[in-house]
Amino acid sequence: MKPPTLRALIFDVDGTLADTESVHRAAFNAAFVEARLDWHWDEELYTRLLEVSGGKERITHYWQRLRPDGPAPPPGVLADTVQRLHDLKTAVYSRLVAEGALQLRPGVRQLIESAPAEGLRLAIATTTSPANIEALLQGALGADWRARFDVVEDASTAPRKKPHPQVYLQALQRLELEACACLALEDSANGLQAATRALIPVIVTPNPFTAHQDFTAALRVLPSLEGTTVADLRAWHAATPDSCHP
Ligand code: XBP
Ligand code: MG
Repeated sequence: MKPPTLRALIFDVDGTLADTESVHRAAFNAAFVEARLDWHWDEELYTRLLEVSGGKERITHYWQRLRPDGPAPPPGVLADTVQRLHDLKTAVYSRLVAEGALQLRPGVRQLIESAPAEGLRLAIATTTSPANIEALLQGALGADWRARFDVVEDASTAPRKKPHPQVYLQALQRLELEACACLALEDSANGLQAATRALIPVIVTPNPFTAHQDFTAALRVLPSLEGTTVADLRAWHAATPDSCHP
């Protein structure tokens, strides 16, 4: 059976479009200082905490499971406090990105800019907050960055975080495409699992926070997208088992 034609690339954001997690970590720690909490997430701890997708979920997990100040407060108080901490963190992250803390990973800009002329649609499927996407892509691609993506699914539209497939299932639904006609670009095991559960083939470009994770299910693992062309992606995609017509 003829393999399905590749029709769309679905990009993860953090760790894939840019190495954002070191800036996220700095923003979390700055928020803890601003809130007068003597919490500090070093790289080793943050690498472990990144196994929990979503900043609010990560703070809650840390507070409930690692109990830095003894038992976490009751659920209502906890949720309000976590929200306030996360709002502080998001404001710091946006400021750091606006000050030029980040740039796109190698090869990302070239793929985003060449895809439409080569017949590929673009989408985003991320667990990060909308403000973070805006800060990163407004700076990297300009004020009209949103026009390049047919679909953006994020923490505000898909509250069930990776490895749950919700963000990818909603992206497919809005693209009106079958999973086998798409490729997901990810950096983490959680992201790989989420896309795989949505039956989307995945290319992984790990980063220092995720390089140790298991990417067995990936179609391909690359050090980065540097030098990767749409033709490469089409060839690798054509070699996938045809999940549209099993
Ligand atoms: C990675 C995440 C996010 C970021 C922090 O998202 O899990 O939680 O670490 O951003 P992606 P927030 O799916 O793009 O890899 O604090 O806004 O969650
Ligand atoms: Mg990611």
